[in-house]
Amino acid sequence: MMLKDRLALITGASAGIGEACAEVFAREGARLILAARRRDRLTSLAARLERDHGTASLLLELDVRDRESVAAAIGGLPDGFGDIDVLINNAGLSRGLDRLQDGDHVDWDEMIDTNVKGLLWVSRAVLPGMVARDRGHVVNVGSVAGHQVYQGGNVYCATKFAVRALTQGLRLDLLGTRVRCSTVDPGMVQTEFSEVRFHGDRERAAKVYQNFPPLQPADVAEAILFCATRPPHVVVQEILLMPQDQGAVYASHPRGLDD
Ligand code: NDP
Ligand code: 8X3
Repeated sequence: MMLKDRLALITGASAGIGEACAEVFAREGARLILAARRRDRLTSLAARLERDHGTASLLLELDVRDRESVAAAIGGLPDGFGDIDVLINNAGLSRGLDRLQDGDHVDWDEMIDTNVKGLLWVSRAVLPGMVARDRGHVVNVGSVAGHQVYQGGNVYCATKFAVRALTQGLRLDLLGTRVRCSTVDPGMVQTEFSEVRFHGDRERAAKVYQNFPPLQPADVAEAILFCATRPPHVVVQEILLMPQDQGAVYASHPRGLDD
């Protein structure tokens, strides 16, 4: 499928993987709805995409945890931005690396409300239109953490296992329609993810990425593009995308970034 003039909604478009998806989809000629809480980031991204690719973007300042706001925003999309062809459920985060017995319920709520319930609220708002048009594609951003659990990953991993289960469930629920769904599950990607996980501790976050070359956001965006551009009879149900030197969440080969 070609993306020229197709409409893609990207959640978490203000940074990292979501921002890279916006770049890649704009390059392919898609029109975009960019959603996140930080409007200033979305505004500068939209200006850059218009300058570089002539992209028309609609900005949604949106907290995916707020079910009513999500329903109102998607229900109230203006003419020309209502018929979403591709939904990229990317907004997500981790908070902390505490063992479960020491865990903070505020961190748990934030991860579950964003990664699981937020994804559900957005999907619930977008899917009826796709089903009615009998066309569309939902791409969820999961994680290797939805395949393997690591110490301190407890609740974050549980949310990403849930994303994987929801993708599989949605696949079944969409049988008989032409609406597709996929999950793209990356290993370590260099974004603001670790800074968010460690509540703004940049020094601790930087250490996460110093042992081997991690994935870059554009690597993940290209995998999502691949899913969204297959012929209509093909579904890429799941991609596990890893850095060459990360064999599993816990198994990596230490290598200088220039080796
Ligand atoms: P970033 O922190 O760089 O970006 C996260 C994005 O999610 C931001 O745009 C942020 O926007 C948005 N977001 C967070 N909470 C909300 C919310 N409540 N409502 C709306 N938007 C929200 O991290 P990544 O790009 O790495 O993360 C993107 C996805 O990739 C996540 O689902 C993450 O779990 C997943 N992932 C990341 C990996 C990694 O190693 N980096 C590996 C595997 C998966 P804003 O703050 O402006 O709202
Ligand atoms: C993010 C990757 O390994 O930090 O989903 O959980 S990991």
